[in-house]
Amino acid sequence: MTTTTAITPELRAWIVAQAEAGFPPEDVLAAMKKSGWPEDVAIEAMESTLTEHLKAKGRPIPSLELPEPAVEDGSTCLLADGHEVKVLMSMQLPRVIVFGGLLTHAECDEMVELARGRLTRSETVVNETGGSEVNTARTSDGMFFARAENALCQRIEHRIAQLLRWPVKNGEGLQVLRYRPGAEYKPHHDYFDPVHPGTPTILARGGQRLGTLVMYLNSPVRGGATTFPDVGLEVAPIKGNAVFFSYNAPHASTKTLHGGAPVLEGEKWVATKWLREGEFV
Ligand code: PD2
Ligand code: ZN
Repeated sequence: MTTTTAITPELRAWIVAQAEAGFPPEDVLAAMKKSGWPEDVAIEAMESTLTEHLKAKGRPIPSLELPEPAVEDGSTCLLADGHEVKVLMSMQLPRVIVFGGLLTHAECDEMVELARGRLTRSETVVNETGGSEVNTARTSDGMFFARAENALCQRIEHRIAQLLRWPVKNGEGLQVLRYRPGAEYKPHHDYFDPVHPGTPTILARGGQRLGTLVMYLNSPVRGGATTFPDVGLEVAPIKGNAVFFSYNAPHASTKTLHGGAPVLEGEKWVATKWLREGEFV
């Protein structure tokens, strides 16, 4: 019997069920190896089964490589470009990690001052064209720095690249947002939906977004949490901390629907970093 014929329909159905239940591929692989499957055969079986399954359902094929910090050994304190970052919370589905002390308070203050004079009313992507426009779902003011635009951006970009093990060149320039009282960012996904006609234009600059890092540049007095409505998670906006989430396919099954809850008192300032599949140009 060849190894291909040994991969029974029952085994394929089991692989699909594990993936649909949200078990990470490493766990499924480990279970197959434990029941005697050679690693190369198990990997081939998983890849072919899941690719066929997703294609049949008209769903995007997931990325195998994603930005991800070195937490697999249980580390709760990571060294990124010589800077200590705490791991405060971690979740598998959606893949969310909350970092403590990613930025110093001085770095937060400097970023706010560099951005302040350049803010304009935030725009969102227009799906039909790939362009952007003002939208009531997003009532913040914002601006983009070019990558490596100044020494602070360069330092933070290198820190993020080391922390998330993802090349600096695959990152978009930092975006800074200011939310005044009452301002919010309604729940959305950060990936570009392949069904929209404008998406190919956007993807030409570096492929899909695979991850988002929202860094809190101040602590609003009340409100302004980053929310994940699919799983009832609310991340408190605390100066210097950050929330990271990744999505291995441009699909809602990643459960990365997220929003910025209305700011109730004070202002909220964040810097967002998006990580692309390829070089962002
Ligand atoms: O400011 C936030 O909490 C927030 C929420 C959702 C930022 C973003 N999305 C974003 O920049 O994409
Ligand atoms: Zn977002």
